[in-house]
Amino acid sequence: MISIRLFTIILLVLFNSAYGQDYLHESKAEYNARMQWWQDARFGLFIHWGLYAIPAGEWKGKTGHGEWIRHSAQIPVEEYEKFLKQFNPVKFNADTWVRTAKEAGMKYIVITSKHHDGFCLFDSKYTDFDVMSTPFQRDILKDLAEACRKEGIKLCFYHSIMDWHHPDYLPRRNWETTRTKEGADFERFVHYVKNELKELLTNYGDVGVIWFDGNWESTWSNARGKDLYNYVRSLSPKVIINNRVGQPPPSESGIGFRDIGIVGDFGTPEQEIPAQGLPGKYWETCMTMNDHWGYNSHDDDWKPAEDLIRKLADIASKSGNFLLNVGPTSEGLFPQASIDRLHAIGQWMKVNNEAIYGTSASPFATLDWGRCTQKNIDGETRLYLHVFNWPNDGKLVLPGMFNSPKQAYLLSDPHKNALTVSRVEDALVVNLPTAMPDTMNTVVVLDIIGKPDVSEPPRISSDDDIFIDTVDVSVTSDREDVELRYTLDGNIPSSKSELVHGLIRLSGTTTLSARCFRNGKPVSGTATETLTKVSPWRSMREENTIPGVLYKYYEGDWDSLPDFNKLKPVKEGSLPNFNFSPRNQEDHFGFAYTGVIRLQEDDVYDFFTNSDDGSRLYIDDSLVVDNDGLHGMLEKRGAVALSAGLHALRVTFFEKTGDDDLKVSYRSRKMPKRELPSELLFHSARK
Ligand code: FHN
Repeated sequence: MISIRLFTIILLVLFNSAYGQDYLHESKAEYNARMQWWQDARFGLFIHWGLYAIPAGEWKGKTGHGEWIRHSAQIPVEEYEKFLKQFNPVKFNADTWVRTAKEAGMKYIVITSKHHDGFCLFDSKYTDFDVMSTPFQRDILKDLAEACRKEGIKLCFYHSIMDWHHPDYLPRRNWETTRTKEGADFERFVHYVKNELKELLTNYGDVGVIWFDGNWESTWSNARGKDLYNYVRSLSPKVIINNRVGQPPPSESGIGFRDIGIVGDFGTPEQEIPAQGLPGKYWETCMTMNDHWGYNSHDDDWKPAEDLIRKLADIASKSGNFLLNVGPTSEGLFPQASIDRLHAIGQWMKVNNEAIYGTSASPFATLDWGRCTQKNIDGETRLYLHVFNWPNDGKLVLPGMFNSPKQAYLLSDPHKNALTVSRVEDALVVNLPTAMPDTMNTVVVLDIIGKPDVSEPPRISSDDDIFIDTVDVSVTSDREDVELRYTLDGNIPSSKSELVHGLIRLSGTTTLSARCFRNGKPVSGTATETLTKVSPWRSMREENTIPGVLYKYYEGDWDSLPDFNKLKPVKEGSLPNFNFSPRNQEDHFGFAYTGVIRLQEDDVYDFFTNSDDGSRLYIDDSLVVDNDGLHGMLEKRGAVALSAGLHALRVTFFEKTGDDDLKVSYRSRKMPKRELPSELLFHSARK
């Protein structure tokens, strides 16, 4: 009987021998060194391009499709293959694309070598479903690799694991009821994926990132993800791999986006910017400029350039990367609206890229006028103050900043004319010119001595900001060397104000302000919270009820919750809870659930929906939780004071594509958070 230790060693040796090394356990130093160029780059271009650019989002009169059109329009594979003979992007010019990205200030390009539809933008020996089977007959990725090499841009590949074309990939789409699964061999499919990755990592020069996607179906697993991660690194040890190579973490993680799962080098929040970033981890937000990844000729919902520039600053201020998407047309052109935005961003980056590249996260938790990035320069600190809202009095306040200033100037000022900096109690104040030079984002440089020494205002916390009898409030700070003082009349605390001793109990509506003091002097900004005393909403008149909620099931392609009252349900009935069992398809569906809940006592109740995609929760016909929008699993909360008895409950939900889930929870002051149990859910017995 060999020992477990010996068995593990044998396993590890076998595992390493397969790929020469176990890359999953590299040292922190090796990991950081490998990530350095990517971390410094901060800004990249995402390109979703393929056969789906030909229908350009439209199919049989419906115009809401994108790169998912083969599935969302339920186009049989033989029908979809006809696009092969139409793909001829004669206006494609790799040099133009790469120069456009470079002039926008982007340092890397991630292009779909293969999306879920299975079409390969490159010349692969392992499939004919590739660009060489089209009239274009030119290896798109070869052109791009050469153009990127010339311009010093890192070329990266998005490669979908999910493949709706390859006969060995399972599962089929749920509507492909006549497409045989006979002979499908998933192990052979994985071998195909590895062969293609070997082509991508061998034939196109230096590849920066392999951006996996389509990792959420049941045939994929973390074990396969780890194996693929090691395989790719064995081909190119320096390559970076995102966290969609393994299975997404369980939605219970409640983080609302694909955090670092069990395997992968960086987190991939999509269409959103995590409020606090992902402290201590590498992460990259990917985002469309309008509402589609693949080209949709009808989609004119373009984000303004100012919004994109501010998003870039916001992401960089949290130490994240921004991967901004373009969906080229079937002719091989970037849409003009995309070009205009990239140009505007480039103009801003030409002046301000020093405040983005190679920067690290802000030392401030929040700034009400904009964002901050920073660099360590010879042991001192350079702060880049991204000003979105120009102060009317010209005074830019940095609360709780204890460093001595060295100099300040406008980054756009070639002469670096000095701006005066003064200290007002805990804050440094930079005196700005009257006119805001760049209304999208003006960067002010502030050099300070040493590492940032910032004292955030105290934290004021309570169960909720509403209460029905009394509420206990805590006031805390991370700094030991300070006294906490507070007021209950909305005034800014002074050195004579009440000292915080434990919890502060309130019995009426109050505005509580708190501040840190040291040796009688204020050493932080002021935190202020208003707590409101409310009367609980009256319950409904008692009536006969039946267990379960009523549901109405809808089908459609939405980017946010529709008004279901204006739509005709596909079916309706009752369910024991908020499940999706009546649905006919995995995507493009919605539910409206209605019922009543019976509560045992008067209290303030928090309700939660945790959903992918959007959801809303209403109590007594009032909106309590708004969790609408296209997003990964994301939890939102709402508080309401309710009296004991029956209250009307309504939950609405929609799913566009990809993952889907809905969890409805609640808690009160006396009861910990838990999913709303079926035994609490009823609907009126009245017809
Ligand atoms: O299903 C894909 C989608 O088409 C697109 O590629 C995005 C971009 O990150 N990823 C998946 C949805 O999460």
